[in-house]
Formats: sequence, structure tokens, C-alpha cells
Amino acid sequence: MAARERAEQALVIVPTYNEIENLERLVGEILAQPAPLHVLIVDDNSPDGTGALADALAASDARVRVAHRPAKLGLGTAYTCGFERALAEGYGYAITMDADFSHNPRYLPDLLALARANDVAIGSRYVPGGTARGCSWPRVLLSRGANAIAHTVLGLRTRDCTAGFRCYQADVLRAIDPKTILSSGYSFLVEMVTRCERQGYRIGELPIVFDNRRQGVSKISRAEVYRSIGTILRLRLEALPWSRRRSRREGQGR
Ligand SMILES: Nc1nc2c(ncn2[C@@H]2O[C@H](COP(=O)(O)OP(=O)(O)O)[C@@H](O)[C@H]2O)c(=O)[nH]1
Ligand SMILES: [Mg+2]
Repeated sequence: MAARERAEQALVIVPTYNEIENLERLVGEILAQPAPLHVLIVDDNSPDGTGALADALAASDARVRVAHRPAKLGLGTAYTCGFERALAEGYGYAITMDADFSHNPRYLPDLLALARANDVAIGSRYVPGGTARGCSWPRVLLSRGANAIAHTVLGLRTRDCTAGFRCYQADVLRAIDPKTILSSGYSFLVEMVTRCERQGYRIGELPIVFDNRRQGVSKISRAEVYRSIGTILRLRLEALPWSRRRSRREGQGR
């Protein structure tokens, strides 16, 4: 494949852990979108057989690939695994989305277009026109609270800092080097936004209707939520003038 053609394409990274009810329909809907999209499923040896289903989907369509990992290693490293693949294979863009239809594939063409016009695009619940449907009130509170802390403590401008529906230009991923991100789960998402903003990248937010998952259960543990509080404190400390991490990174932006 010509390198120039690859540079126009996006690799849609779908981390999976027990998503057998969702995966086949999801991949079908992604590939039906009017946009140059390939799919990478990152499966962590799901006990329900999602990995075998992913292999079957890959065997029937060359646009689908699978990365198998031996055990549940967390969402952050699943994203990182996908980013490395996207960069190694020359994709111009990497998209992340949940397998549970919370992130509707119909938004993918607009998300990609917004990332082309900016540096990063986020499918956002918290800009005008965006909303979250079917979420329990503890989940709404958690999400709103995490964003309020990100805005007040870290000074972030992005309205939806915990959204997992994103598209990054490959150059942004190269500069940020996600392998060096210390946190996982929601914290990983907040840390990525923080680094993007601190390095001066433009982040566009696309209003989306977020639908809470209908099939299966959430895989994000409560411990992961609590850990995110520690992450926010660390990121705040890194922004202080005497922080070594901050000074080391300053030269890497643009
Ligand atoms: N590979 C992998 N995928 C995961 C892991 N944890 C969650 N996922 C997947 O990541 C996505 C987000 O998780 P989800 O349970 O929907 O989280 P929620 O939307 O915050 O409730 C889903 O597609 C999950 O199957 C993990 O440890 N490894
Ligand atoms: Mg989800």
C-alpha cells in the first residue's frame, strides 16, 4: 500500500474484554462508514471467547486486525498497544472507541474530519448538542466530578476530559509517546488530554449522544476511579515550575 494512502487512513482501536455480544455488529458498522477506516481489536484473552470471534472477523476482512494479549492488562496499555501499531504501520490517524456502542460508529467520519482540521478530536458529552443517555446517577456524578476537578485543579479547557472516543493525528502520538504515560483507565484519558493541551495541540470536540452500554457490564473497577484522584494530583505537581518531569518535556512540544 502506498505510504500516502496509509497516511490518510485511520486505525480504529477497539479494546475488548468480554464483548462477544457487541463485537461483530460493531465492526460491521465501523467498516460501513464513509471514511477510510481500518480496525484493530485489542483483546485481553476474554474468557467469553471475544478473541476467537475477533480472529474470525479478521479472517473475513483484510481491514480488520487483532492484537491478543495474555491477560486483562488494563485499558491504558490496550490503547498504547494500538497506538504503537498505528504508528508502526504508517496510519495518519488513530481512533479509540469502546466496543459497547456507547460511542456510535456513525460519528466516525465527523470525528476524523475534526481531527484533520485540528490535532486531536474528542467525541464529547459536555459541549452544546452533546449528552449522555441511560447513565445511572452515580456514574453521571463521577464523570461530571472528574471533569470539574480536571478543569479546576489542572486548568484544562477540554470539556470532556474522560471521553474514550477520540481521534489523534499520528504526529501528536509520536510527540506525546503514550508509552511514557504512567496511569491507566480514566486517568490515562485525562493524562493524554493534559499532555496534548500542555504541548499546545488543538483539540476539537464533536458533540455526541453517548449511550450507556446495553450489553454486558462495565469493566472499569472502582479502584481505577480512585486511582484517578492520585493521577490528577501528580499532573498538578508536574505543572509546578520546579518539577523535573515538566522541564524534561518542555522541549518536546512544538
Ligand atoms: N483489552 C482490554 N479492554 C478493556 C479492558 N478494560 C476494559 N476494556 C474495554 O474497554 C472499553 C471500555 O470499557 P467499559 O467497560 O465500556 O468501560 P465504561 O464505558 O467506562 O463502563 C470496552 O470496550 C471494554 O471491553 C482491559 O483491561 N483490556
Ligand atoms: Mg463503555
